Amino acid sequence: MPTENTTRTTLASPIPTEAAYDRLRRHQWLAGEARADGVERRTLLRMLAAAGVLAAPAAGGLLTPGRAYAQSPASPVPAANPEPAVPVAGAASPVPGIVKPLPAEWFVPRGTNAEMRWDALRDAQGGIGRHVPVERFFVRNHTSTPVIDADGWRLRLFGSGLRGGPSAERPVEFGLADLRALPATRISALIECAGNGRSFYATQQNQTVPGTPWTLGGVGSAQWRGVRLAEVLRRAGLTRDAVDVLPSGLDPEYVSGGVDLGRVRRPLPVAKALDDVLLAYEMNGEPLTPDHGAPVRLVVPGWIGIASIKWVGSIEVADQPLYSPWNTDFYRLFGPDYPAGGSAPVTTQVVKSAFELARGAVLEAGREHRLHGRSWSGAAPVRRVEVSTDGGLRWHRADLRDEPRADNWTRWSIDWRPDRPGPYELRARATDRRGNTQPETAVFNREGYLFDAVVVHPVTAA
Ligand SMILES: Nc1nc2c(c(=O)[nH]1)N[C@H]1C(S)=C(S)[C@@H](COP(=O)(O)O)O[C@H]1N2
Ligand SMILES: [Mo]
Repeated sequence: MPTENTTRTTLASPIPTEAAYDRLRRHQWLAGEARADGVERRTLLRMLAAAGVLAAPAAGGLLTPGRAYAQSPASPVPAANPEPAVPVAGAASPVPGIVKPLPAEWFVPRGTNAEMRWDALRDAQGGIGRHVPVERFFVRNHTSTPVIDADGWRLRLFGSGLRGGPSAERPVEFGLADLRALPATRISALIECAGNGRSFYATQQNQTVPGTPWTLGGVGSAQWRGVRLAEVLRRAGLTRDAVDVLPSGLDPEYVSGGVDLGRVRRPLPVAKALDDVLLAYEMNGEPLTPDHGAPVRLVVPGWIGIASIKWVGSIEVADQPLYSPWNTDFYRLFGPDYPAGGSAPVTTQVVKSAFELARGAVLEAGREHRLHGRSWSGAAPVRRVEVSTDGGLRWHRADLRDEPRADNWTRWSIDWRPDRPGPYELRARATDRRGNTQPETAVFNREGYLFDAVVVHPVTAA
């Protein structure tokens, strides 16, 4: 039997700020020491110019030597596994690329994705537990769910950050049984899309942003079991020179605006990879299901969902900084309140709250109701939650129903009696132990990430 440790996710990861780290990466890139396969050259030029790293006269000379950027946007990783990923039929499904059933009482289809309905966290028996059952968990797919044969699956590690610098063609390999034989770890972690809450930029702030118009259901909490990425990296021969790891998914290549951006992949600093990242093969005590990354996915606690690469097939470990479209064009903050070339790559999640109630729910007037909800933050445990039922004039403390933890959301409730029939606006506002609180307005960014403002939840008393 493998040994089992249950770890708490630590509050503060001992890693440099992403801003400092990003500066380092840009300098290395200029020195020809970074790789950016699949990232358009003009994207990097724009980033560097905006960061002031790119001094005009020197730039041309510095940029000409090869390997700083790829000639083609194709995937740097040869199609990893021998067995083909089977595309999913499911013609009757509201989202054909998703395997599991998506009953309308649990999900709202959004393009290739399925948003969880918050009222699905309550059922006839009362509230659903702190973890979301796999059947009700939201799905975010860039393309479609591949169905992968677990027996033929291999995790392939390669790159200059491993001893001997194994190539992509002759990688260090682990099968599922190999991973299961290593010490197992169980953690709770939320997976939340960076765009969760995006639609409220438009509906509450009159700001137009592209992308999936999530309300608040692009998030879920689960218990994950697997092997620490640190353990696998160590066994694969991690060297002291490694700086970045680049996990890559086995789902189809992602085409955006007619450009093939290659496999879904996003570099992770080695410090985070060694800290608390899991290669998970179980979710809520069961083997992973296809939609959530079977046979193995990354779980990167506290960080935006894109970090938690599903269906991981390969991990490049490099002694040079790596870029992909997912840490350059995507998942940085662009806008008037951010540096001209965009922020550092987005990592930790912001504070949010949601009611376990449909938007526009009808409640009986003149009767007391117990309102339930959950609040969470990527930075720290929740300290307090306040609720307003009168348009934000008066706020009342909600009762916290869980011990607040950094690695999970906190359930809460509050009683409310709508005296008169008519429309009401509910609001919930959480503050975490770092003092992060939900503002009235979220700072605009071009892609509509990290909406942290208080969300207006309309209901009717009748
Ligand atoms: N390979 C791969 N990994 C991926 C994605 C993807 O499309 N392909 N989507 C990412 C995004 S944007 C999010 S928010 C989470 C969603 O995880 P879930 O579908 O299990 O809820 O997976 C991440 N991992
Ligand atoms: Mo996401």
